[in-house]
Amino acid sequence: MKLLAFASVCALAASAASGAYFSDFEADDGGLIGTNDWEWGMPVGFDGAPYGGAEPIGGYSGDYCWGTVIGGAHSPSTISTLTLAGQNLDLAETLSFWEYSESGGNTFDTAKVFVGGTEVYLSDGNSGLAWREVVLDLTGFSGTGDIVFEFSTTSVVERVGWYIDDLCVTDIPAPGTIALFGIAGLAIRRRR
Ligand SMILES: [Ca+2]
Repeated sequence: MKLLAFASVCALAASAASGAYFSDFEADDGGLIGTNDWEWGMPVGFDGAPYGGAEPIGGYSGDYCWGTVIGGAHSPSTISTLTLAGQNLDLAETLSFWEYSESGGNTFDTAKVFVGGTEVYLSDGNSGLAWREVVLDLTGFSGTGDIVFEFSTTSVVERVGWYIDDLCVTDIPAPGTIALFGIAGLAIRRRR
């Protein structure tokens, strides 16, 4: 129930405000471009032993997500980027996503998010073998920019890596949009 509420809020935001975005990656890859280890697919719980824990089984929502090698460990000495290109940042308010981070820390292998070339997030590399939500403030950005998830690895200890699901960019609501959200929310509640 909580998941449906979250997805609905993001989907509404994405449809009602120009430049906003949401994908749960179930129907398709969300239009993201992955290099090297990043793959769109259905994780199968690949066992990361002896270096670390297992990858998730499925995504945070449903079956599909993006991950640094689906069904296996990440590669050594590789920089892999996952890009949501050309976002209008003028009205952007938040960037949110769910991550499953299993790379052991943030000293050797690093999992970072860049917006318009600026680093906005460095994961601690350990979400405790569970999905967790990350919400980042985009209000200081303007113009058009890419949102990039960069996973960089060293030559030692290959673990299952980084998995991303339910990626959402919300815009600051334009005047009148809040009322539309209210009507839509009411309609959803009545259908239950
Ligand atoms: Ca999903």
